[in-house]
Amino acid sequence: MCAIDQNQEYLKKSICPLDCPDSCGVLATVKDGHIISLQGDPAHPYTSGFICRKMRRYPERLYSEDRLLFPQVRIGKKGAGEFRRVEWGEALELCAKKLLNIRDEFGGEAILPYSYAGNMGAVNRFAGFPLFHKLGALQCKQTICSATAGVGWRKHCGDLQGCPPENAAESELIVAWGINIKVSNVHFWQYVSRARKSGAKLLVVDPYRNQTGKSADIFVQVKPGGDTGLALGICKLLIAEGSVDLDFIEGSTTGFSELSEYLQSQDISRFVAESGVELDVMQKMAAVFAARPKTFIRIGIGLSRNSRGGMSVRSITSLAAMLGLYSGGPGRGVLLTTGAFRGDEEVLVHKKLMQEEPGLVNMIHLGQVLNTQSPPVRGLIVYNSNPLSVNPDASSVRKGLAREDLFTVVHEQVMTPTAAYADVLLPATTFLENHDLYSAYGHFYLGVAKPVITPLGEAKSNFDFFQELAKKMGFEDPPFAESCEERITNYLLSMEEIDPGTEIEAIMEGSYCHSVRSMKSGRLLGDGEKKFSFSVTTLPEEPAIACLSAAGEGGDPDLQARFPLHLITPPHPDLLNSTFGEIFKGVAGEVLVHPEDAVMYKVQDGEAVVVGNHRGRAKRIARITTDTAQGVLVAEGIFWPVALGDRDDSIQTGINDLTSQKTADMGEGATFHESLVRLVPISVVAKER
Ligand SMILES: Nc1nc2c(c(=O)[nH]1)N[C@H]1C(S)=C(S)[C@@H](COP(=O)(O)OP(=O)(O)OC[C@H]3O[C@@H](n4cnc5c(=O)[nH]c(N)nc54)[C@H](O)[C@@H]3O)O[C@H]1N2
Ligand SMILES: Nc1nc2c(c(=O)[nH]1)N[C@H]1C(S)=C(S)[C@@H](COP(=O)(O)OP(=O)(O)OC[C@H]3O[C@@H](n4cnc5c(=O)[nH]c(N)nc54)[C@H](O)[C@@H]3O)O[C@H]1N2
Ligand code: SF4
Ligand SMILES: [Mo]
Repeated sequence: MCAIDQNQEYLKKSICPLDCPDSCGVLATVKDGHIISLQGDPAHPYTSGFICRKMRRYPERLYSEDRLLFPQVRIGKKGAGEFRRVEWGEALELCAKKLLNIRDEFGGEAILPYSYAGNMGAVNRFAGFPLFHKLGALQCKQTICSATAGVGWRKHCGDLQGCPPENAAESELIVAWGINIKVSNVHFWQYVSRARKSGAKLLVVDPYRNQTGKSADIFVQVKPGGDTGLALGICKLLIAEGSVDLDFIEGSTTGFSELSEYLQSQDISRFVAESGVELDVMQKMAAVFAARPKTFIRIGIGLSRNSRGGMSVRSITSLAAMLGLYSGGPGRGVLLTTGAFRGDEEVLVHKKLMQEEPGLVNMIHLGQVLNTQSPPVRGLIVYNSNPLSVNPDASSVRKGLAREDLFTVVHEQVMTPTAAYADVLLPATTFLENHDLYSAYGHFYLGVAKPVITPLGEAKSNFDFFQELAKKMGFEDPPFAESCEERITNYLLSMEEIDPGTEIEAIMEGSYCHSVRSMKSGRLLGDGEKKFSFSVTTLPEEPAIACLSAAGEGGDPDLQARFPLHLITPPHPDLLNSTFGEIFKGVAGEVLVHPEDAVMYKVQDGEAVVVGNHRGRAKRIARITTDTAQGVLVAEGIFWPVALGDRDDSIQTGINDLTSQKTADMGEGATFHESLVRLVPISVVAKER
């Protein structure tokens, strides 16, 4: 690692590692080896000198009492969070011995690595993969976030990537469809603002009036999971009015007639009923689309987190193609994710170390796998994630983590709810203490960030931890001898999206790199290279065209009778999934309740309530508002678990105690936004005892 002058105040570049489309360039002010503040890097073209309020608080997290600073071994009951300090040598020895014993006695597939995107750095995110491939461990399918939306996109778009966000600055109409731009994609707002100064309209489609909806020119309240009905209803109206882009459809697409025939065969009332959007609103939307050819549709991942989520993305992309938005040009475009850099993942994961393909586990089934899989999982290694908070059906995850015969290693920055269940708990560095490469899914830049300060306490990066563990296990394959710098360099060298004129050394030293794909995607299909397919050959049970499909839990009459309200659980401005949860320990978070539901369920504004269903219960504070629709509850944010305050005081629960392990229609993603629940004031729950 490079030497750092500890005595002077200076600014040092870094990059935000959080799972956020914006991947900001950051400047840290450092004095006496301490980080005083973080700000946005004005030299980063997309960051434009601004970072969100969560990250401005990061120094608080960095130096918080909750930081884990040395290795520990459990002494108390699982989950009690009681540990004794040990040396790294002892901790590594213990992990190596236990995991090798498990492999030798029960086979590699008795070991489950669980990780996600707490750190989006290319090297640290995948740092455990080479070792687990070598061990023959189970592979954890990383489905929790964008798998469903990604499959939905690729059905008709193939490998077309998203449009550069900068295009939106020249739009006449920007559509935020299932995305809360002002919370989860804050830098996109600069293009919205610029476009609106020239008269553009912002249209927001969401089940509740979120922060972005509050600033919209047109807010359309769709039923959760109703986007296919809405998008296809608009398609039908546009065809009837002759407002589709025939040149684009003829020159750059296939299969339009099949979709058009289907739309003609359906009465518009079906689309109205399925979407929950009145015909006059649908007509107004169609008219706005028809009148403003410079349209940019920003599709969120939020709308895909339900049983019809993949189909929703298919329907919206079909609408966009009908409008010719894939031909690009100023102000026109469609963006789900950018796919800006597609380096060779093998360089990061070293799959070649595998002797044979191991079993696959869908990460959102963690609860089921820990409790029911036979032969059982005996070793669990968690890093870059806090599954007890973020995974659906948290009560089953909690039960699994409590298993006495499960050996659990957690590598973490802070004492999370999951960390409290570790047998061996290891301290992880933050992005300010380690080296990595960060690309983005919301724009087209990447960069490399070196450590800003030396690691606090005895924290180690994921990369260093797994390299040392591999050595302790006696593995001498070349990937385990690589340095972090070598891995970053190799990954950069594998990227075709870097302009050949760009010096890799300059990127390694902190220059931002712009993907050459960005230029291509400005034209999208305009050069006639690729086609958008309205009709595709799919799996046997999947329709070839975008069309109405069956609802999941939300459409189950038995469950509806018991749990009449539909819960969605979108992000909170002060949390990044469950990261920063330690700052809000003991805070239950709010639940938005429509005034008519408040009357029906006798709930007062500001009152503590229990949201419950057949999977579990969680405490929230009721906020009565017409921002949400009747029948739809909105719980923003994965606050860390809290006690209900009744007889179950010893058990702390959170919002994911209510969500299901059921997968969405495509890509095996999660259905976080479709739980049926009931609502009861906590005072009534207490009296029921
Ligand atoms: N502040 C903050 N920022 C974040 C995050 C965070 O937790 N906090 N999380 C980060 C991560 S990991 C990700 S993946 C992204 C996610 O960001 P987004 O892509 O924005 O996805 P979601 O946040 O799940 O939900 C966005 C919106 O979708 C709406 N929605 C829910 N169901 C439906 C539906 O059926 N139809 C429609 N039209 N809308 C629906 C929600 O009400 C919400 O307003 O944000 C990232 N940024
Ligand atoms: N109900 C509901 N649940 C959801 C969602 C939702 O919208 N609603 N969103 C889902 C989505 S989109 C996602 S992406 C997942 C996210 O799930 P996770 O990826 O688990 O995200 P975080 O909650 O941010 O937890 C990341 C953890 O990694 C730790 N960490 C950060 N950097 C490092 C590092 O370098 N090394 C190590 N070892 N640890 C590190 C952090 O301290 C933090 O505790 O959550 C999902 N869960
Ligand atoms: S969380 Fe997102 S907006 Fe905030 S600093 Fe990080 S990348 Fe930027
Ligand atoms: Mo995510």
